[in-house]
Amino acid sequence: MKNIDYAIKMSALLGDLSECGDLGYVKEYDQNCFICLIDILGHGRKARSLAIKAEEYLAAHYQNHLVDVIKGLHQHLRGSRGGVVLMCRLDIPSGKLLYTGIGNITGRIIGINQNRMISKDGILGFGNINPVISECQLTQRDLLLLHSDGITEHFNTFDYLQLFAGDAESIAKGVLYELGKKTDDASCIALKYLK
Ligand SMILES: [Mn+2]
Repeated sequence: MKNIDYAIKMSALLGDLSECGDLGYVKEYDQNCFICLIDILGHGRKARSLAIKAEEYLAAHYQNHLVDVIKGLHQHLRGSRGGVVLMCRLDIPSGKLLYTGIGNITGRIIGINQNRMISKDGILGFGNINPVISECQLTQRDLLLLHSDGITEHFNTFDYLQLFAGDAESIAKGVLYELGKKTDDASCIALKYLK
């Protein structure tokens, strides 16, 4: 039986995904799942091409230690307009979730134990970053939700119980449609832990 269910949804302010500077990247391997959301500053084609550059880096390095991945990505994007990122690695059998973030990407766990992830200030690709690894725990039926600032940050989960009860696909879609600000690119990764 599959014990995680996830979906990635993005929408571009300018309408077409070829002009979206937000990027969701999820990769399941062995007993792990690497989960990363990036928001490149600004939007449009230039933001999109930088997002693709970031994705190429992730595709080659996602199995490395999270500190090495985020620092490497920082170097990879150095000299560009930069962005913000939150990246996690879930150990699927145990539910242990390690994460690190720079700048404003929201990460929440919605379930019996509500939790909000803490990121360090800074801009990926600009200046110095000092990433730290934090740890939290997913339990049965928890929802891991990552979203960019194109989604309303402060919503009461109790107002959306029906939405969050669905599968990952419908949650990610619903978050974009119901909570998207429509003033920026928007993106969301929803992952249900079904162990
Ligand atoms: Mn944004």
